[in-house]
Formats: sequence, structure tokens, C-alpha cells
Amino acid sequence: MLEALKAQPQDKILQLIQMFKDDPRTDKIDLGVGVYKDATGLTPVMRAIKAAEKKIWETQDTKTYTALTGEPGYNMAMRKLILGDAVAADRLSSIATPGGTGAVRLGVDLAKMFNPGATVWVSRPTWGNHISIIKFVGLPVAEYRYFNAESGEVDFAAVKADLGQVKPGDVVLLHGCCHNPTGANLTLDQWQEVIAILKDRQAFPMVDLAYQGFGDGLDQDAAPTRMIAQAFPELLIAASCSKNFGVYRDRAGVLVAVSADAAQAEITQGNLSFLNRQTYSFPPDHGIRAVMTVLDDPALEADWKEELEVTRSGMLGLRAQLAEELRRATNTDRFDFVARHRGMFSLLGLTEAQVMRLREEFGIYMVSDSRINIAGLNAATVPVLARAVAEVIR
Ligand code: PLP
Ligand code: TYF
Repeated sequence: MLEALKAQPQDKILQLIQMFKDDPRTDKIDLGVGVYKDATGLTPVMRAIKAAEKKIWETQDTKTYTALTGEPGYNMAMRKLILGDAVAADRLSSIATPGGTGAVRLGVDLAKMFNPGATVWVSRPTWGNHISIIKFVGLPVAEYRYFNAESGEVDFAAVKADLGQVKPGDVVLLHGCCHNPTGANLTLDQWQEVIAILKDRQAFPMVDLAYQGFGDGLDQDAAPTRMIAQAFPELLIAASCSKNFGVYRDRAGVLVAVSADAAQAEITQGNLSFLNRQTYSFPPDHGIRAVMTVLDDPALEADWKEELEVTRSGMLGLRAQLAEELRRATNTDRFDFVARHRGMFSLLGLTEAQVMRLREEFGIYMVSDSRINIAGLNAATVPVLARAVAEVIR
């Protein structure tokens, strides 16, 4: 029977990890997978997470099951981190999930349960897993144009035109901050316009928040999500702790639902717990508990925020330096958008052939769509990248 299976396409981002490892050149540069790296190329365990793990190791006296929702304290802490007090607490329900991917998957599962006729709209381009997960769950995917490759900015006229085609009850997936892969983001005024269109279309918003704290700050990055939560009676938020807590492999995420009122929130909660149970019973606990421990301890929380801020401002510094070096190397302002983008990524707007030349001739690895991970750079490699880009676009 297994011969009935077809070969599956590989994830082009994850493939890059192995290709980079296999490259024997010592001066190679990895700008591929979206993992934060410090100036020495390490993806550190954050200090507060390390301290929380120690605390857990010292005090944990059982590993019995917690709850289908995952540790309730984690759910409460994440709701607060994401939404602040934008929504009345009794309208919220949530489950811990294995990473942000788990939250996206179960969010789309839930969408299919409440509206089997929904189309799910994603930005073009978007994170590849969005499209493959939606299709795998069995809902149709539609795309709204998002990016102007010429300017490196959001093509806002196209966003508005395409979201104007959304049908009532369709799900619209929005990157809450730090758009992956482009790095280009809406202004708060543009978010207000998008909200007005989606309300008018009676759309159901689903926010993917995978980089809170990597753009303009924790609250600033959550601002669009909070605006959406205040504007709509119902929405879903799929959030990840992989990046902002650095707990990638431990798999910590959360799926938050905002319901119209407290009675509905209870039913929604039951459905979220049901989805966890159907999929894997209990979500993983280790990373989730470490995150909760950090957020529940004022000293650890302050230290986490401090380290996250260093991470964020480091990436901003690299952006400014890269924009400057690209200006110098190419003698144009074509790449000035790099400094305006936010988060880990920028889509450089190179052709696939140019990306291949960077890989083969210069040992510089980026995704074939020309997405770079800013955190893969350091002060010494920024000019190297700038000169190589100038060379391949000549
Ligand atoms: N959503 C987006 C847009 C992402 O870039 C990522 C990638 O890390 C995720 C969700 C989920 O990440 P994870 O499952 O590792 O938490
Ligand atoms: O876009 C990225 O690089 C991150 C990491 O299947 C990632 O979101 C990439 C691919 C994937 C899972 C995570």
C-alpha cells in the first residue's frame, strides 16, 4: 500500500540547512533559515530561559499530565503578552501548541470546523508552510498581493484591491508583525484601512504572530493584533515563542481565540481543547513551562526583556549598516528598504540566478526567493554581502 504514496516536495528553507553544512568553505555565510544568531553565529539559550529551566529542575516533583490546554498559567501569561488588556478576559480562550506551526495548523483546523466553506487568504508571498498546511487541511487558498519587488515596500493599493474580493466568512491570515519573507510591514494607519475593508467584507481574521519583540518592541509589535482584536467580535491568533524566547526545538506556541462573548468563549475553549486531544492529547510542556516561569517572575521577565531588546536592536544596527554598505557598493539607493524593514528578514528582490551565483561563487546562502536572515550577518560580513550583491546585479 505504501507505494501509493507520492514523494513530497521538501521545504526549500529547511533544505538550505543541510546544503550549508555540506559546504566545505570556511568563509561561507548562512542567511537561510529564520533562526536568530548572535555576532559569533550562535543561537544562544536566553539567560532567563536557562534560569527558568534550572528553577524547574530544582522544584519540579512530577511530570504527570497537566491539562489539555497545556499549563493554564502559560495560557494566561501568553494572552497578556500578546493582547495586553485589549479584550475583556472572559472573551478569550486558548491552548498551548507545539510551536507557532502547531497553532497555525490547529487554527486552520478550527476554521474548517466553523466554516467548511471558507477560503483562506494569505499574502503573496507568505511563509511556505501557511499554504501547504491550509491545503493539507483541505481548505482552498487564495492570495492577496502584498509586495512591490521594485520598491521593496508593501504594495498597499494591491493589498486593498485584493482584500476587497474576500467573501463573508473567509479567513484572512495576517502577519501580525515582521512579515515573513519580505520584512515589509503595514503602518498603523494602513492597518486601520485593512481592518475597515475586512470588517466591510465580513472576513474572519487570523493573525500569525511569530516575531513579537523582533521588530519595534514587544508592545509595538503586538499593536496591530490588538487593534484587530478591538475591531472584530471574533478572531484567531497563532503565536510562537520559538524566536522571542529562543526555545525553537522545545516547541512552544499558543492558539488564542477571541469570541463575541463569555458564553461563546466557553464553547470555543472546549473546541480548542478538543483539537489538542484529537491531535496529540497534551501539548509538550518543557518550553511552555520555561516561558511561563520567565513571565511569572518579575526579575526573570525583566532580564528576558533586556536580552530580547539587545537582540532586536542588534538586528536594527545590522540593517542600517547593510543599507549603507549596499548604497556604497551598488552606488544606488535601490536597497535602502533594508533599513526600513523590520524583523529577521528582508526580501532583496534578486533573481533566482543571482541567488545561485551568490551561493556558488561567494558561499552566501539565502532562500531562492532572495530572502535573507539579517541575524545571519555580523559587522564583518555585511560589507562582504554588499560587495557580492553588487557583483551579481552588475
Ligand atoms: N509563522 C511564521 C510566519 C514563521 O515564520 C514561523 C517560523 O518560525 C512560524 C509561524 C512558526 O514557528 P515555530 O513552529 O517554530 O514556532
Ligand atoms: O521561515 C523561517 O525560516 C522560519 C523557520 O518548515 C522555519 O520560520 C522554516 C521552515 C519550516 C519551519 C520553520
